[in-house]
Amino acid sequence: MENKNAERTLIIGAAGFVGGYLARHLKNDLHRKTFLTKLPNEKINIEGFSVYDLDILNQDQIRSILNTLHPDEIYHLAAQSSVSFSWNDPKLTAKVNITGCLNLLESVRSIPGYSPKIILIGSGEEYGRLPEGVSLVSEETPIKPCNPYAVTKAAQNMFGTLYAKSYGMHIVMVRAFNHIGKGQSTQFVAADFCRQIAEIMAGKRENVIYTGNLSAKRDFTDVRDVVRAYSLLARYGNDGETYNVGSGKSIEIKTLLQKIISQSGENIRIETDPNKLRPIDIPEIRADISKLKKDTGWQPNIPISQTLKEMLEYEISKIE
Ligand code: A2R
Repeated sequence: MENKNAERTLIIGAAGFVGGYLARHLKNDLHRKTFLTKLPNEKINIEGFSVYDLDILNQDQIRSILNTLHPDEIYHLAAQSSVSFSWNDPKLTAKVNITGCLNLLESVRSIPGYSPKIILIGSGEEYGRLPEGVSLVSEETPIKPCNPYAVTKAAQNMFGTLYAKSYGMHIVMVRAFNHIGKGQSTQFVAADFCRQIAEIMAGKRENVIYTGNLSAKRDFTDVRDVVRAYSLLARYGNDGETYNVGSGKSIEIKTLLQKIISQSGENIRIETDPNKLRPIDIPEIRADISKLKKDTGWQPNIPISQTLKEMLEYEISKIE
């Protein structure tokens, strides 16, 4: 049995994009004893952490890990996180994102006297369709989720709020806007562009890039700033409350693409790929981050041009 008095963190779903960045931040910058979970078929490539296999749909497994480790801080990242996949399999998305979260909350509740801080990671997608002329959203803006993924994250947020208020649990909900960085899956727009441009630079394809809707404006933040916000919310976030995490600014996807193209130094033609257009889209959205700033003192530090440069370099380095 681990020493239950030491400060310890558990990251659930740590094999994903955000997990590695959060783990390194907690260990290297905050010197927290940090434990990770992953699905049995996943790999975690970072050294120096104890890693446990966990399927969030298995409540006995969760309870057993919590009983063993007794973390005083839990970040719940495990999710089916793809919007496009959520249209193909809404039932699996709901199972992992809603039932999975309830499995965690119920497991915590079932352990007598156990009251860790829990950070539930939701999404800016929860806001969905905005009233005409509105693009800046605060935590008070009514949500109108318009894809299955967003609906499941909205449900997670509501359960988190309910359990904090009803059972006095220490739960903080996050609505994270687009976050980007090296190693992100190319199902996300910035990584997709960087991969395509890296392939063009390597002479592996013609000088054409295939894109979805380029007129949408989104709020992008470097993933390292995002995980710093999560860790501050674990310390200073108010129980039962929701916090937007984003840059507070929006950038047109076309501008994002042009920034990456200009860093490549290549002459590249842009073409629309119908497969990359989503069934419903939102013209512009950006996060009002005044609550996050006020309660934690956080602000984003890393400029988007730096993040994009590093992402492009990373994709170039991966080409054989
Ligand atoms: O879907 P996979 O095989 O990539 O695995 C994902 C994992 N996951 C699960 N973990 C435990 N039990 C499950 N039943 C289960 N199903 C999926 O959660 C993946 O390794 C991890 C989530 O990581 P990503 O998909 O890379 O998301 P990311 O970007 O790290 O975002 C973290 C959180 C998610 O809740 C997003 O929805 C939110 O931030 O934006």
